[in-house]
Amino acid sequence: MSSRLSGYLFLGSLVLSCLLPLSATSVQAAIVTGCVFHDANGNGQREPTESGIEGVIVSDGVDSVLTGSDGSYVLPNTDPEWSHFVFVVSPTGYKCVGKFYRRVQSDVKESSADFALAPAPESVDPDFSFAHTADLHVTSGLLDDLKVIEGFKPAFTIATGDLVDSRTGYPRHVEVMRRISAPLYNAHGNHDLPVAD
Ligand SMILES: [Ca+2]
Repeated sequence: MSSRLSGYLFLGSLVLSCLLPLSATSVQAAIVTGCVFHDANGNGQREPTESGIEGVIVSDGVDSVLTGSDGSYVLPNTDPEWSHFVFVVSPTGYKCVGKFYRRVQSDVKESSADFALAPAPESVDPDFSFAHTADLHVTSGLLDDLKVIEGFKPAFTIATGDLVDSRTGYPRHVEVMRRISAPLYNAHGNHDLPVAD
């Protein structure tokens, strides 16, 4: 699971980085530090009894590092011109509590980003699967495609645009995609933006 989920997380970061360019006043590289911890009570905050998790990948999309034995990590040379986000790659057996990414601040030399992970037994299942769709455009064949997706019972579905042909198609998109029982995560494409009108 972890390799597929890692690919998904990297893709998400790449899409976000491309869609949210920094201003021309972007500055020099900075150091980003933080910790990945076992969020036992799932509140997104680290209590004194909650330990760090070793060997978790944290990346700024350019460089990747592993957390140490105490769950800490250091990304020493994050350039906000290239790396708009720092993100964690959830290892097998865990899922993120809250956001799996943090925006890189362009106006500071040092910043911190902690990530909370909670147990996710479903990700240990050797039959774990998720569905990835793209260029849906809410076409007539979509309903048949959704039946296929439902058939193998994915843990979640990610739709990486274009969701619709124009913004007027959103009501239909919402109506159809509600038929998916697993969680659905959407990322927009150019047809989903106002410029497509
Ligand atoms: Ca906690």
